[in-house]
Amino acid sequence: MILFTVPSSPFGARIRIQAAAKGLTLDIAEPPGGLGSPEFFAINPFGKVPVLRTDEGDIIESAVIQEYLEDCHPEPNLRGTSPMQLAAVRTFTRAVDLYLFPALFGLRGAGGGEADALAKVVEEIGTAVDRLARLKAGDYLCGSSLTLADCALAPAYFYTDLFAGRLGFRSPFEHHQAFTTWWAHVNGIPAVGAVIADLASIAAAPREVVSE
Ligand SMILES: N[C@@H](CCC(=O)N[C@@H](CS)C(=O)NCC(=O)O)C(=O)O
Repeated sequence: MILFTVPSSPFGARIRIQAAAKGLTLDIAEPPGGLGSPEFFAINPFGKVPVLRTDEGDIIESAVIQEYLEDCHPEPNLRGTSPMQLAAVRTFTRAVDLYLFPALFGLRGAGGGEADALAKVVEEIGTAVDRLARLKAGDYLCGSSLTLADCALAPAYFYTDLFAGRLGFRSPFEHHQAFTTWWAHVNGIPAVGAVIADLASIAAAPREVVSE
């Protein structure tokens, strides 16, 4: 299977973390023709990475790719077993996508020096993080082992920290010891730490922008 993604993508990163945690090898490649190209739009009508190329066809949307990989390679199980555990993991992942990422993308427009605009975006991120904190249940995000929820939040946590440092605000995650403790633990897991280290090295290299 080939994962089309770009090195800085937090959505690609969650799949890479999942694959590593499952011991799956994915070939990682840039989107054919590049992001924004007609060739890539022919693959994904929305023009977004990641896309998983399988023998049966292409799959778009990171949350769907995650589920597909779990369906094809059930062990180790990263999405829970009981219907309630499955629901908890899906809820957390969905909340990251629907509420945290849109707030984070607001940083792109707010980094230009307008203090009020930045403060408003940081407040929105803070609200999303406060609400996610209420969903966290267990040493990991959902229970006592790594799940797809952890795979989804880790790259978002990394980018929140990165932009906090760059734009001079305190990461809202730091207001929640449950998250800082989780981060220290989860980032020490090789499957997570290796992908986060890759994001860090891309971020340290001159200019690559994460886009929505
Ligand atoms: N909902 C999508 C979001 C993916 C997404 O926003 N990917 C960004 C890179 S991090 C992208 O492809 N941006 C290029 C564009 O929008 O032109 C998913 O979960 O896969």
